Amino acid sequence: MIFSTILILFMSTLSNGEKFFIGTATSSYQIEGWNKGESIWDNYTATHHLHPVGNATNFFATYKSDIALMNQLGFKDFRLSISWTRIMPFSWGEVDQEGIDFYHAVLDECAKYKITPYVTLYHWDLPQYIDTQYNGWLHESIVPLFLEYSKLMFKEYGHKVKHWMTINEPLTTSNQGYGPVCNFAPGKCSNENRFISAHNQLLAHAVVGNYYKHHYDGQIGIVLNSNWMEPMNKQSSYHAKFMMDDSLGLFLEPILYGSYPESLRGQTKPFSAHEKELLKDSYTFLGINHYTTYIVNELGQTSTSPDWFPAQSTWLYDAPRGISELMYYLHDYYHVQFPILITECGFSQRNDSILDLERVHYLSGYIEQVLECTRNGIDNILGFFIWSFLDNFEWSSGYNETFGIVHVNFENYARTPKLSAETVKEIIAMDL
Ligand code: PNW
Repeated sequence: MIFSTILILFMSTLSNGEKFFIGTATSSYQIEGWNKGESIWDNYTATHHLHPVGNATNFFATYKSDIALMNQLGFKDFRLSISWTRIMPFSWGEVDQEGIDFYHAVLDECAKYKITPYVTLYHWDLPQYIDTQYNGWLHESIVPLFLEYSKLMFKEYGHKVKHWMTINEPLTTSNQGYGPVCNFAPGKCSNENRFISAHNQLLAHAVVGNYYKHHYDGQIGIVLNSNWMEPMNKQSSYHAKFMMDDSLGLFLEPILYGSYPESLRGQTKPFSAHEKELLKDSYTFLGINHYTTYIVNELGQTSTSPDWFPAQSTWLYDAPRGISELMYYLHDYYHVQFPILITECGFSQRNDSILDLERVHYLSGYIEQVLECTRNGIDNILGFFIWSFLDNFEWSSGYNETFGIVHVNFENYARTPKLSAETVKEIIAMDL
């Protein structure tokens, strides 16, 4: 407690009086459990002998007390996702009323506490029948299907939800589900598929974002993930820049300019004139998920610094300066002036416990860096969502990597806020 108090006093001196919020994020598949149709993750975990999701954190049954706890911890901004497989569990177009009612109930609970919902339409739990019948993100027929599903969501929930996100981390889907990394559903991997799935996700985002902008008056964006790639020296900056192009740029340049980064052309398919217009007019804000940094050498190899504390997740280190480097890159290189939301940032602590000092350190450092950016003239960062509210299903790693600021006992589903949750509560109370 003393440690966190010192940290908070330090942070309060960084407060800049700007309107900046700290929220918390979750996704449907990782927390809800119960009563859904089969998704590509059910199929993938079963066929690859990975830990099944089971009933996740039981949120489907406990959403009322979970949202009450969120309120008690001071959160006024909640990022969640809708499960396509709960809305249309068994076949395309066949809508399940119970599924529709569930999200109404969740949103009504948010309204009760004046918690603003930020809703993602697609956070990786693709209905299995869309993969089986239409080849998922590898076939362009998914574009009109995603549009129809999204239109239904806007029609149902549009009066309750004013902040929408189309697709979460299309890069992760393309790299890990369809590309050479190949450790995520649906596991249909090749270098060609990496780019095909990227292209179809971009077009799906574009038509949905465009439709929403022209029919509703709320906010909409895509959620892109980006590590910061730090060049080790002058000779390595070419490689570091290429890696930024091949991750963030792969999705950001199409929505900013209607075309892929120059360094990737040859591997990518050009957009038509009509598609370019749709892409450029498909958002009102940009969601950014940022977790970690890598150092790039002159051979294009990556490493980390011994100063960065490692997480339980092998890819994750506590390297806070990277988040401001990334914000400056968006500001200075891409000239992004429209609103940015940090839609995810968080840490899976090794030997995680209620006394999660490493997570407190990580979150304090990253929040501090973002606040410093806002003080130094980057005035379009609206908020920061902590990943994650609850310990949850961490995809191929099952329940072994915990990101929650609230501990979940997976035997009886009891919730216990960790020190990080109490610390964030105090930070929020400062009204930064
Ligand atoms: C994000 N990587 O995924 C997702 O949006 C969440 O659902 C997930 O739980 C969270 O981050 C923590 O992992 C990522 O390997 C998955 O670099 C993998 C990576 C990054 C983000």
